[in-house]
Parts: sequence; structure tokens; C-alpha cells
Amino acid sequence: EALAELAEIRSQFTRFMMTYQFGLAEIVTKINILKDEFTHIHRYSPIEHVSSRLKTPASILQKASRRGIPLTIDAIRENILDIAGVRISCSFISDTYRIAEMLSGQADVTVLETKDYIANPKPNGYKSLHLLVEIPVFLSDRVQPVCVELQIRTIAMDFWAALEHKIYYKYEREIPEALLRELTEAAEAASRLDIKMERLHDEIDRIKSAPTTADEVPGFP
Ligand code: 0O2
Repeated sequence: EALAELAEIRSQFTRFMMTYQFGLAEIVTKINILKDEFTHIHRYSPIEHVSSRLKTPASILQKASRRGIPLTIDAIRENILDIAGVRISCSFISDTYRIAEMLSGQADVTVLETKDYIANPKPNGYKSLHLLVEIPVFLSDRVQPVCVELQIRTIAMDFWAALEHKIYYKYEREIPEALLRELTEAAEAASRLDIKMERLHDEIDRIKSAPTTADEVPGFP
């Protein structure tokens, strides 16, 4: 009997995880559509790279017990909101907001929360635009709303975050003071690079759209 109960729990949990897999697939498809369409129409895409991940069952259970969340499917669904995660890297800061707006404006996407760590970086220098969204997944017998965490950032922000994440885990969340200072300096350098690149990009856009030959300049003899 206990074995049958265990098999039932396992089957329910697998079904639960599948809904996140489907939600992730829906969001990734939406992003890829934007990317391909942008490339086709404008010969440029604000999206450089997309990656997605599902939290492993072990790390879901770990997070739930760390936070004192009851180990039931309903409690986990309500409290652990980053089971499905998508990361989008963009070339420029303005592109991150542009992508966020395009996705938020879609009829089946509900934005539950926005955290703008680009405008308000974390004390260590972490920058990224976080959107918690919910989308409906159409199953055989019901419609299941699914939460997906979107992290939208520039390539420079992503470069920094990946390294910081590695160091953070290497030092088991206790980064030595000197290293922390250097990391914050690196975040500032990345931020300066982002601003400079965006300025250059705007400048090139202006040059491209300006008249190029003498006879196109109004008033030129
Ligand atoms: P992992 O290993 O990437 O999954 P919560 O999501 O509830 O745990 P909070 O503060 O509500 O926490 O969420 P927040 O601030 O939106 O951050 C969630 C995720 O953003 C993190 O997930 C990281 O992926 C990323 N993040 C936030 N702050 C930092 C930071 O200082 N450095 C780096 N590299 N990433 C950061 P996890 O689950 O913590 O980590």
C-alpha cells in the first residue's frame, strides 16, 4: 500500500514538473519568434542569446525546506516561483527594456512582478531585469497557469553575473572582502562598457540614416 502511495506521489510530481516544462517551452517559443522576426524585418535582433532551465526536484525540495514551505505540490507551486527560468542576453541596455515590453504586452502573458536591478543594482553590482510572468498551459483536462522567471540582461551584465555566481558558490556564499571589492569594480566597468557601446550604436545609427552624398544635402549647390 505504501508503495502504491509513493508511486502516486511520484506520478503527481512528474506531472507537476511537466507543466513547468510546457510553460518554459511556450515562453522560449515566444522569444524565438521575436528574435527570428526581428532578424527578418530589421536585419538585427535585440536578442543575442536565450537559455532556459528547470530547477531540479532536489533543488526545489532544498529551497522549500530552507524556507519552511510545506512539501506539498500546492505549497511549492505558490511559493517557489523560479522553478522555470529563462535568461535572455541582449546587446544593449535599451534592448532589455524593449524585450520586456514586447513580452509583457502579449495577451496571454501576465506580469506578476518586475524587479529592475538595472535601474537599481544590488549592492554587489548585480544588474538584470527580472520579470515574473504567468502563462496558461492547455492540458488535456484543464488550463494550468504556470509561473516563469525571466532574467533579461546585456551580454556584459551576463558575463559578470556568471563569474560572480561561480565565485559565490566556490566560497560557499562567503566571498572574501577584497574579492568582493574587485567584483564590484568589475560590475562598474561592465556598466561603463554598456553605456559606451550603446552610445556608439546610436551614433552609427545616426550616421547610417544621415544623407551620404553631396547632392542629398539640402541647399548644396
Ligand atoms: P540560481 O542558482 O541562479 O537559481 P528568490 O528567487 O526567491 O530566491 P529573490 O531575491 O526574490 O530570491 O529573487 P531575485 O532577486 O529576483 O533573484 C533570483 C535570481 O536572480 C537568482 O536565483 C540568480 O539567478 C539571480 N541573482 C540575483 N542576485 C544575484 C547576484 O547577486 N548575483 C548573481 N550572479 N545572480 C543573482 P538563485 O536561485 O539565487 O540562484
